[in-house]
Amino acid sequence: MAAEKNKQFDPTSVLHEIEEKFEMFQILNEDGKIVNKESDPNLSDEQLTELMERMVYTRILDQRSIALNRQGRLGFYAPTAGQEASQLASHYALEKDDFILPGYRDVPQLIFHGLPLHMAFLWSRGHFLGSEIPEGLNIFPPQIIIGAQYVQAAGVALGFQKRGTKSVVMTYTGDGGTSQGDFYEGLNFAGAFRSPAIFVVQNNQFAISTPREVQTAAKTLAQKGIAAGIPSILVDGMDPLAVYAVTKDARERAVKGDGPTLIETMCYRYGPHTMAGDDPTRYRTSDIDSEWEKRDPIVRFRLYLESKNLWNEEKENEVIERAKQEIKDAIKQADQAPKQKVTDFLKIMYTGDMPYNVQEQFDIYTEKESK
Ligand SMILES: Cc1ncc(C[n+]2csc(CCOP(=O)(O)OP(=O)(O)O)c2C)c(N)n1
Ligand SMILES: [Mg+2]
Repeated sequence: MAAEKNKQFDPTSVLHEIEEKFEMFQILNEDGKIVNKESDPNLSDEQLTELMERMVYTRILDQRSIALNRQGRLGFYAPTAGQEASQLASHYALEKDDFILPGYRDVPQLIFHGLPLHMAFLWSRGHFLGSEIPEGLNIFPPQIIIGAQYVQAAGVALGFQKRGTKSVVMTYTGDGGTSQGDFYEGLNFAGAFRSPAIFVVQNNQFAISTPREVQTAAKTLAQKGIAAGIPSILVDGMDPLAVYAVTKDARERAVKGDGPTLIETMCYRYGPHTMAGDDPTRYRTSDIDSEWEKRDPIVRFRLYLESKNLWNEEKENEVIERAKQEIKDAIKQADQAPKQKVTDFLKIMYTGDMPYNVQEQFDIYTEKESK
């Protein structure tokens, strides 16, 4: 006789129930209209304008960085267009003393946290002075090792907690980053200690050429926080108001001692993964590109601000001209940095004594460089 199906438990339905809970949270739709009045963060006119200025500035910085890279004047560059709301509206919810642990695509947030632009350019060129973060500026240099910043963020958040500092740590990774061991370790640790961390997953749909659907069986990336006991939310990452509102809420809970939050921002990168040579036309169609471009964060925010008489072409042109001028000045400043030496690298690696074999190399290079 065939065994009867046991109706007492059903792990499949538990999974489906959890997955169904993650609806994408939105406040401002693609036409620049508020669709969720109750959740409007009610930013002041000045704040709305400032956030728009930052997004426009970042779009120009992206265009100029791509051009500078092609001219051989920048090194590593990971394009940001399409991700402005995800990056800058999340950052906008932070305070000056909060700490940012960024991934390689998160240079704009560092700049608006206070990193001088020429230092961002030096970092791109692999110059050690680009990673010598000024005292009092609470950021780490962008992380290249996927997911590693999640573990470090958990540590920094625990440090804040132990010192009783009323600040939070914000860290960013991508959809691909959620497949890394470090991602789960960082979440679990911060969840267990209820540390003041905000984990942002920028789901731009691809990890280089690997589509999100192939990356993981999880229906959402937000649900990965649930396993670690962390409040988690899926948000329209092209909606600056929604991204700001959920991040602000996460910050308030973290500061109160209510622990970490995971935020999945649904977005898209318009450009290639990096400027090192991948060709997006080989792994995605122009139909997908144009679907996402219709949701553009700057277009919808512009429509919204124009409807409130807070924005016009003249204002936008002012920001564009200012951005171009500052980028020009910063690249000149970066050009004036001293040529870096092998001994510079070794010196910054070791604050105390060097191991004897490194010391030997250090001596050899000191000799060579003195000629
Ligand atoms: C530990 C580790 N494995 C592999 C790589 C190579 N790598 C660089 S970027 C990338 C894809 C990351 O995709 P995602 O997390 O979605 O971030 P995105 O680039 O889309 O912002 C990979 C696999 C790396 N840098 N670090
Ligand atoms: Mg990605």
